[in-house]
Amino acid sequence: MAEHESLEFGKADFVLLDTVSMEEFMANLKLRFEKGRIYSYIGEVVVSVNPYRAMNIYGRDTIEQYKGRELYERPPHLFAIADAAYKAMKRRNKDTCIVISGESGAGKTEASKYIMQYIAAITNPNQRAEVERVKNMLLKSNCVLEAFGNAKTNRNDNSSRFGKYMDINFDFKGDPIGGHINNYLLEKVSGWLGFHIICVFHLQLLSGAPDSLLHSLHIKKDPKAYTYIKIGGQIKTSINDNADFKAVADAMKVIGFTGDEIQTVYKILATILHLGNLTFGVDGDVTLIENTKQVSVIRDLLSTKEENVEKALLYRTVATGRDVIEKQHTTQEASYGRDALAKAMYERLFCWIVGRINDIIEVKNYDARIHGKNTVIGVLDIYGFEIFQNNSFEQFCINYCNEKLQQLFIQLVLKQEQEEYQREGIPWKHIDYFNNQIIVDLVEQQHKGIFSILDEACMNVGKVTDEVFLQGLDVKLAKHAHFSSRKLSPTDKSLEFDRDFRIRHYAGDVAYSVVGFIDKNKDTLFQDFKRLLYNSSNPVLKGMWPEGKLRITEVTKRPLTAATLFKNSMILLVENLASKEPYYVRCIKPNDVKSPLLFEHERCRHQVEYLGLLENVRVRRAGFAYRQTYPRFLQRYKMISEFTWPNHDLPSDKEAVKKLLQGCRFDHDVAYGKTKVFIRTPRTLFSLEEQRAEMVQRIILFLQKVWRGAL
Ligand code: AD9
Ligand code: MG
Repeated sequence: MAEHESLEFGKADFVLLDTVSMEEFMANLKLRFEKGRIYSYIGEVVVSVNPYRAMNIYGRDTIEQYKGRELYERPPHLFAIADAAYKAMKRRNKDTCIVISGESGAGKTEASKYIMQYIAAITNPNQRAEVERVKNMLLKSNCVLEAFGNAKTNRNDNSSRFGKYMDINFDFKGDPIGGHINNYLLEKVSGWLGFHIICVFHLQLLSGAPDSLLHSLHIKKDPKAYTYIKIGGQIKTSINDNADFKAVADAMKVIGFTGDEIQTVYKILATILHLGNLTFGVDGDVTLIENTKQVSVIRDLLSTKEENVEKALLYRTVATGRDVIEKQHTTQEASYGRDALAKAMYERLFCWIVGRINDIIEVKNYDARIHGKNTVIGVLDIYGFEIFQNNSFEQFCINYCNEKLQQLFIQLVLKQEQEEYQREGIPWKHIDYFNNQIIVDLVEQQHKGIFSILDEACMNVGKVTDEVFLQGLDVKLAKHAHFSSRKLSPTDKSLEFDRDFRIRHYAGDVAYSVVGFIDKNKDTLFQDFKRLLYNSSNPVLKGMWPEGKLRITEVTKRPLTAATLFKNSMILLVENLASKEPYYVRCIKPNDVKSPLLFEHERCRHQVEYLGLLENVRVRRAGFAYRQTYPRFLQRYKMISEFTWPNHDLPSDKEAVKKLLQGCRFDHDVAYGKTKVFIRTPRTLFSLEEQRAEMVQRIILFLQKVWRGAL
């Protein structure tokens, strides 16, 4: 019989609640958290509450307990879902994916790491050297990506500032043979923290790099010496930074970054720190750099000419017809340019690192004709819904991404479920749920959506300001039920400023400030900087900036805006996920103070609400845990009934399945659709599985006897 947890820990599956209400749901969630049971199920969805303490539940022995078992056989765990995704892929040759969502600090990245570790632990039983090498690469690449893509924030010391989707490819034996990573919108500036161009590795470099390296980079150990670190509020280094620097440096080496590449990475990070310390002043009507020594340092690090660095920071080359003129920046423009350069270098570096890792981990020399189909498990760890004091373009993109994922969840879990019952002619009580498609449209629709209105404002030839964008929104979205602004609802207290607009998201209302939308959307870097970096004599750096090759008079196509790029990448992501069999992990953050003891009821309730968990329970309860077409069902279970083994003589497979299940007295727990049989509770399925296993054993023994007799 399946091993279940004792009821003193609450209900392991929310589907088993006596009544489905928010109160019961919350009481069960709280009880389980307090009893140290951080995982629960809603059917096949894992609900996880961040324990904020080390748990002794991820070791080798636990892995063994979950390996190859069915989902309901063991207490809820991430390993169970990882195993389910793995089994589905291996047994049925299906591509699967695990979507991990939740707000900042809820435990998504930790969950994705445990899932990867589990998959690494259960594969390659024969210890093939090549597979071990691939596994090592995948784990190491994670370490590098985190170092460069994560930052310390108030909410999370290791906050991912990028969304990550990682495919792991498997061969026909079910062993990893490679992978691919997609990253989404690296957040460079945060609405509430200022700069985010300082990554975790910056701090590790400062406190962990050998003195000789720091010396060659002209870097001091003291984080307070760097403006960008100070304004990012990341001064706090941790005791681990020292060891972590070495781990990341080694990981880069193991993955296959060359010595020159690694040196260039250090130089770029150092350049960013030096850039932040540059200050500008005026002498008469000439703008100048006040600390010229820094310029020489930057020149050395970038392997360019000193006067070019200075010129790119102080002037802008503009083509007017065939004439090329140099326009001097004001100090304000120069500071803006400096920050834009630092941000662009950081982002390009990150994308380049992802690209290099992909080159190295991609599947090579795999011929599907010889080796069979190569299947995939995708793991998505992406920023959850964000509502800050001050929400800007980044939060807007992140929240749009969550609307898209919710839409996918609705389509796959809720809508498909209902539609399938209707198709199969099974009586169905309609479940009301909020379909957030209307909000997705509000953001992404052609012409009428917020992204289109933003792009349009950016293309204006005349004065392009955030206010013009807001006016566009006010005109085009005045009647939209999920949009409002100060102008449209002057008495609305939640809109503090004239520059605010508000979206009624499925997760709640969020007020965004339009300040910076235009700038961040255009995301342009002066061409002078691109030329500067392209003209470096360091081939690695030069290679990162191919567009610097263009001469000023050459007409360039307008680059796609940040909003369009993000929208396109989200549409592709959702298409990709929709083509796979999805598994879900929903992460909840119990409190804002990283306490292992505190379960803040209101905070958790809000998350349960916007993750749509209650609706999820309702649908699962009304629904069936398992379904299968009649022929495939028979294929698996026909040996447990005399009516169907070895073949049946009933008029149809459906009749045969009915006879089989009536014989086992499971009829009450089953519904018969047009093409599929539906089983309501998992317990029935376990019993079928057990009976099958018993029969298989008996058949084997019988055959062995016959065989021996024949000998
Ligand atoms: V963000 O959107 O990237 O800012 P995440 O990824 O959701 O966020 P993360 O996984 O980084 O959160 O978890 C935050 C912190 O919670 C970790 O650094 C751990 O200290 C803590 N945590 C999360 N999950 C676990 C766990 N299963 N066991 C122990 C955990 N601690
Ligand atoms: Mg994270």
